[in-house]
Amino acid sequence: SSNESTHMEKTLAMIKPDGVFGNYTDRIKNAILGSGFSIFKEMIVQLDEDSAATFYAEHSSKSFYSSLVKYMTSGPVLVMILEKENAITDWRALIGPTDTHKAKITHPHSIRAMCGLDSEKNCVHGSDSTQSAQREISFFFKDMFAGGVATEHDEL
Ligand code: RTP
Ligand code: MG
Repeated sequence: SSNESTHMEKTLAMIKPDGVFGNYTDRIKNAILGSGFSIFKEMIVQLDEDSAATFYAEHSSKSFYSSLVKYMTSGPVLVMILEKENAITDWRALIGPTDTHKAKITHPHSIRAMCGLDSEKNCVHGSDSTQSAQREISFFFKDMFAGGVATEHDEL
């Protein structure tokens, strides 16, 4: 059908501890739904050190890594699978630049401009590629993909 020929895509979104504590959840969800995404699944999670470190393993050599892990374990996060055409790119656009100060200047309507605090506490996460979306969705929702991707998570 014509419905199946459209490229519905899934991405992993997360409201980080500062976003949850700051009571931004409803405003962020309104922005998500208002931008045409549907929330396919959602779950509140308290990350422990191991899981936060694994989730952000690509940054393990960065100077901010230990601070990032501490931040990400400082309280519960809300993880969501968002669905939409071009969900990965469009969610990254909606959240805005990593550094909240920059976001406020260059992307004043972005989610990070609305609720972020600084270059670390930027209130939301978004997968940055098809590969990371699959990895990150499997990380939290293990039964979402059969075979390879779940196995990849198990090896992490
Ligand atoms: P995310 O992965 O959380 O969606 O963020 P991002 O792609 O925009 O940025 P990334 O480079 O992947 O960095 C991951 C998270 O690490 C923290 N960070 N702190 N202090 C710093 O200079 C610094 N740089 C990055 C942020 O929480 C960033 O979102
Ligand atoms: Mg990133």
